[in-house]
Amino acid sequence: MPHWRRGAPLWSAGMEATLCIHTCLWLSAAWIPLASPAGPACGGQRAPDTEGRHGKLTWAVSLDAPEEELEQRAEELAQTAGLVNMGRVGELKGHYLFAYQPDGHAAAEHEAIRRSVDTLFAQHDSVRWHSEQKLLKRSKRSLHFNDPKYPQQWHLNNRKSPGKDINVTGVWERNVTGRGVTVVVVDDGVEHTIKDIQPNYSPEGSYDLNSNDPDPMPHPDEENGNHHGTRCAGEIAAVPNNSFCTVGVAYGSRIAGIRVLDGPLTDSMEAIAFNKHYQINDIYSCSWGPDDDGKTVDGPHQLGKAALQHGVIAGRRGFGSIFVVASGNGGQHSDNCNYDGYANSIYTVTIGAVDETGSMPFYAEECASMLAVTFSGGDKMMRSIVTTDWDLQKGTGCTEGHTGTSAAAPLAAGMIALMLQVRPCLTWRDVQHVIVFTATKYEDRHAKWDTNQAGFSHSHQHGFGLLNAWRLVNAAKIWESVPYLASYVSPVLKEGRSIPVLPQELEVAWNVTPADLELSGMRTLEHVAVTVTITHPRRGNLEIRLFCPSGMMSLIGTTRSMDSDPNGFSDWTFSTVRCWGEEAQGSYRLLIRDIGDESLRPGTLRQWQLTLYGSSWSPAEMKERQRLLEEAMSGQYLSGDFSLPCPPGLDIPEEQRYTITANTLKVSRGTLHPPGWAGRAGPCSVLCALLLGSEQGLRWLRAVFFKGFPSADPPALGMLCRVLDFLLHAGGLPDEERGGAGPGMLQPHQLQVVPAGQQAPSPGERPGDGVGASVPGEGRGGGRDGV
Ligand SMILES: [Ca+2]
Ligand SMILES: [Ca+2]
Ligand SMILES: [Ca+2]
Ligand SMILES: [Ca+2]
Repeated sequence: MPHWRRGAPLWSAGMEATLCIHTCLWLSAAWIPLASPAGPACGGQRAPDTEGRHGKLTWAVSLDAPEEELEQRAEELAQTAGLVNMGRVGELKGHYLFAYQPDGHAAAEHEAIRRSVDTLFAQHDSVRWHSEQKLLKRSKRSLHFNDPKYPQQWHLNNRKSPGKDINVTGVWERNVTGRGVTVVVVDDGVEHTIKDIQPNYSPEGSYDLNSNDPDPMPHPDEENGNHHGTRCAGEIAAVPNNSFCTVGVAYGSRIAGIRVLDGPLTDSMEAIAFNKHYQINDIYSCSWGPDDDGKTVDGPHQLGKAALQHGVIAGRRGFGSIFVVASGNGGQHSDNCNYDGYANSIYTVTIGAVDETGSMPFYAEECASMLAVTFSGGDKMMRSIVTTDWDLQKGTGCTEGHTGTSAAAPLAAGMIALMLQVRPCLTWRDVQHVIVFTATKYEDRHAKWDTNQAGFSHSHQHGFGLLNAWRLVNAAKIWESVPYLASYVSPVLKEGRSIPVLPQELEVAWNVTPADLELSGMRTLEHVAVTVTITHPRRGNLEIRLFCPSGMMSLIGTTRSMDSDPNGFSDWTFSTVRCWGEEAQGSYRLLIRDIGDESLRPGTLRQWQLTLYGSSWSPAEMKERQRLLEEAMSGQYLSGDFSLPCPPGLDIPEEQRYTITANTLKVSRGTLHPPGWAGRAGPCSVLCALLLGSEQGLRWLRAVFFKGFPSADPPALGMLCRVLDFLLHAGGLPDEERGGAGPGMLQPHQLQVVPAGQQAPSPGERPGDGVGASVPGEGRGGGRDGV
């Protein structure tokens, strides 16, 4: 008898059966991976603790004996050791499992038992090797969904061509499903009563602008055509494991609908849609845009533009609404998404499509402002996206035919919902940055990739590449906010120069000096925009390229054979993301050529203006961030308890009225950067500049103008002057020019002075106060960026 056995015998023949039942029950949980390797359903289930309250010790033993004697040897050895023979380990010949079952008082003796058993096994002739069994920590590798169409959702888990999917299952396995995030589909309605939508439906985020009621249920049109919104909604948030249709990318998120496309659409309706319930809705998924006929140049008008800007300033408690837009389906008409103002906008995440092979489909448009691509249908041979459908007139509520960039944008919206679950305080710019940093370049015969100075590869066809949910979420988890938005605007450059016909071309340039960037503190670029006024008898004949100082070329204006518009471009803004992360300083060159012939009169570049958006990040900081993110891709932060602190959001009421604080305006030493406002010097800034030059003027400014800031230094006062300019601009001017807030969006009386170090009072608390903003100490913006 082993020396540790004392008192009552551990086993008796009578007890053994009972013990075996208990032990076997436990083993059936803990040992299925080993004992029945063919049982995938249980593989890796979290097993109970072997020790502690369970008090279980087990050993696997490999026996050295003739085959016919194995069973008997095992039984004898178990008895010698005072253990129970649990039988052979699965199909492994000669391998047995022995268990020790204590009597309830022996838990403290585990160490002694171990030593004794180990010594016995080590010395026993029949034991080839032995090993005490420890619980293995395993996570589920494959999720099981009973949704009948899940196996056809190749974009989620592509079994036919592994890797050609959004790489989301590992994220789900870590319980990241979009929980706490609301995505709204701005479209032709959402059938929210259908089984795959109803449990995730958010009536609070929804509205019907076509019928002006709270319910966005689609209405049948003559061709029963209003399926679009429901299909997009299903891609995002279809309910899993309900034995119905499919699974959404962010199946734990809430899904809302804004019905706006089923009827005449006006600028003001669009503006309302973009800001509707913007403290509830986090992400606006917009799978629509101007006509993709290859001859339209259009985008959001005055109010729509102002609403997009207002959304990124005030939406999501000041972190900024996320607007996801589809790049367009005008590929057959050589359309280009830089002629689409929604895609061009710096406030939108512009998403294109690739088919299941990763190739650019026939319908896809290309452009320099494309951020990334994700999957959708392609030509007839390619599989489309399987998703929820409006079950009107005996439909099944499920379709296998959703395609176009319309199907790609909602997948991106879903992936962003996953990001926001792990890091709710990502700003609208953080989301764009994370996409730029994590999208993956891949080979495609259509795509021409160029690597920019910051090391990012971009193609006009695929943006920065394929969205990858695993990479996005792991990066988001450790993402600290990018510094405040800095911008620079060149003067309006009057040229009046004619555009020669190919092979000649017109070249103009503007040099951005260190002094130009000093006020804003901008070091590296995000979007670069060029606003042009060009007259030309046939607009589609023009090709416009922009070179950043690094030499990175963006084809911002492509030729379009269908576009015979005789009026050219009037103050049209093209944007590019291709210089993202590059140094802002240096010479920007604009090259324009005419592919037509001498039969038409030549076009003229009337004027142009360069706008740079970026931040104070240095190239070295950019590189360091790239390194950090790649390190996070192992999943080490996502799996653990790691979490970065998030600044609290702002309490912004639903109506269009909000407080300017360091959280909503980006304030730097001497400069104000409300997103999109280009930092122009207005009358207040000019007056301040004059007064700040003398001690007397300075005293006067402090005493009369800024009572709340008696000790403010000249740079801080200069900044406050610019706040005044901004407010005059915002309240007084309609949004004719790029960047200004629209009428009714920001009124001076709705804004409050918040001296440095003080909390913003709640609206109405300090009536009659003027205007202002907090002045952070060393010129950094506050909570919104998490600085
Ligand atoms: Ca309705
Ligand atoms: Ca389902
Ligand atoms: Ca288009
Ligand atoms: Ca955009």
